[in-house]
Amino acid sequence: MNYKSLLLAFLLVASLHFYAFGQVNAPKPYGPLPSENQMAWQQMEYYAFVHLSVNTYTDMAWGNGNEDPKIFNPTSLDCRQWARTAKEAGMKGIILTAKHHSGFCLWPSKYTEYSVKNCPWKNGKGDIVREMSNACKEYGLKLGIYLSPWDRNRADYGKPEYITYFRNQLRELLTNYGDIFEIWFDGANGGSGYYGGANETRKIDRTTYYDWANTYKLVRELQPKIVIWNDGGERADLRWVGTEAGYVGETNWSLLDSTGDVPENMLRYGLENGNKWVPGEVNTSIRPEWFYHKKEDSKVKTVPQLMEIYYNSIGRNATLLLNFPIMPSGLIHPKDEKAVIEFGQAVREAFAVNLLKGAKAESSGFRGKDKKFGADKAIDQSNETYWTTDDNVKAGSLTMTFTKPVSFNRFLAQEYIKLGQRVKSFTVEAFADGAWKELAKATTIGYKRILRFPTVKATKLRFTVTDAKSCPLISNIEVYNAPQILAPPTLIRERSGDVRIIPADAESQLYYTMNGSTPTIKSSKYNGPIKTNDGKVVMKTIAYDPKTGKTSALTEEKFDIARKSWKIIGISDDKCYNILDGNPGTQWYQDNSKKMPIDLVIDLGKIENVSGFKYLPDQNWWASGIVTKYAFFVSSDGVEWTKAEEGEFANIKNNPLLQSKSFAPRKARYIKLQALQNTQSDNKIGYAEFDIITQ
Ligand code: FUL
Repeated sequence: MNYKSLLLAFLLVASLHFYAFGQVNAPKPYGPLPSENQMAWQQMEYYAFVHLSVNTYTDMAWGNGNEDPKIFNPTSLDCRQWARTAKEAGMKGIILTAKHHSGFCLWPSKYTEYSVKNCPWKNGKGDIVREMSNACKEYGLKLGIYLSPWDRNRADYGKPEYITYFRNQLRELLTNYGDIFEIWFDGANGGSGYYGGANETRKIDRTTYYDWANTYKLVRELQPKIVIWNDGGERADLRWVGTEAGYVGETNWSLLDSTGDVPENMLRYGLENGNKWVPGEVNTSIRPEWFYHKKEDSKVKTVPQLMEIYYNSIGRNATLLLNFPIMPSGLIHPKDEKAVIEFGQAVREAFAVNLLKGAKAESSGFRGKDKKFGADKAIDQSNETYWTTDDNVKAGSLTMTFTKPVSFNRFLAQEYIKLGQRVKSFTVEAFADGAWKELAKATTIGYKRILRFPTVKATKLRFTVTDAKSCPLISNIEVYNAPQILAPPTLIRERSGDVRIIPADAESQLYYTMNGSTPTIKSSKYNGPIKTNDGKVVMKTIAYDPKTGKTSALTEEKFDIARKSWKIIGISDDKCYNILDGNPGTQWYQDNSKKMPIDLVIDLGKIENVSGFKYLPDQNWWASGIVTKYAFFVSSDGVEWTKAEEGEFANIKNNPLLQSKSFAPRKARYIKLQALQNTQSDNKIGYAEFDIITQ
């Protein structure tokens, strides 16, 4: 063999070897990576929360720790109903509040008498964690546990002994009930509690008191496949997203730094250059509050609201943890069950047909010209293959040609996050009517990103990574044509007493009733503010889409007397009337030179039979000045005052909902809401809305 043919033979063998064994190396990992447990958790995407404790029976958001276990009697308790509902809704697991802040245990813990052992349900022989674990097994769901570190019942809370107690309970829960996929260590701590009869306020340092490092060690020893959620102490596996309203930032990095404070806005967006993988979990309730309150039966989130949450959580690189408040009977309310099952169906319908199936994909370039990193890997329905570029190429595009012109309004992309989250920005374009048209521009992708835009009919789709930390790795792209969903309108009553109906989308028509009946398209049509007399008003409304003939879910509000003639006393700032304008988007803050306690005094203009009040804190993202402890006074002359109520607005910081407090009716012309404490323990006090309840 001469020199030339030797060289040829060598080249032939080398190129055969190249194609057979793939000489091009896969990209190296970039930055922090998810653990196997975090990866398995992220793929669950959607799972349930259930809240049940002694405060289910006292209509409170938090138990105080002194509630008698005898009130706990869920006579029809059926964990199989909870599991069946979760399963039908498409969820993959359930996290149970085994112990909430009240300290009451849903399992017969050896270490306390404050548990199901001493309640009438099943004569003290029941174990809800066991029933939940069995039901999860039956329905093929994973089980998670919420164990509140703050315990308002324990005498030793705040002392080192409590940590031993807490760990003993953890050991019970993580040993006796099979595999646990997630443990939830809630950071909430309002300070005050029963504490074995001490009835006092106890402060702990949440960064040191629980000695999280050793607690985490124990957790991982007992449950090697678990992920740990913690919003308070040492950085864990998952992060809170800084709100309970059901969304995470559009930009969402699954990273944080492993030490140091995490401001709330960082919780929302993650930290682009964080040194630890800490993905976000969006936790929210199907009703405004976490525990069951009958008065919220008309406030169950509708399918359009739940879909919005879906896009703002799973669609933004987070998971969705959706809560069901369990009724005193021990069941999920039929309205909640219906809403979540319909939501599951709506998700299935929206993502039923991936229009990129069978499409042709080309790229601006792929790694080392090795086909195993080619464009088609982004649409081959496998999450284990991906399109990527050479190491130094941090941008690039994929052009997909559909098999025929298709209409679509959803775009879904996934990164191969096992090698790190990389994409910083991207665009989506459609080739329609002979030209490229930009549909959307966005930032991060991560595990999954879904974008919505008005329906477009096109023959091609172009996805362009415009910037990335390192070569982008795209494992999946899908396109869908989701049906439109009609959202229910919002109702507000202005200070004048007029009621306004605000539609969720401009093209719908609005119909309403004021006699308690359910509106149809034969009811009164809304053409502008509705005049009312000054009395109470029950208003029901629906939206109607004349194009499709579809109607929305019902919105219902019960408004108390009009606030037309009310006067806020002793305030010269006219903005104070923002709190009576019915608009949750306007607010007013007291002058900051005032010292606590800070009073809001109102002259109602005439004697009323006052039986409660409502306070809505500032609804802005970073609102401060939220009242946590209050006293409420009534007076007939504005001089002599009688205290009608004193208490706390539990969980108001994380969930700044309308707070509604009732007491025995009292005749009064003047009322005073006194702020005793706020979320930051300073003297800033704000309000979005204030109202009273009359008999
Ligand atoms: C909060 C708690 O204070 C609420 O009661 C609820 O359990 C929620 C999930 O977490 O911080």
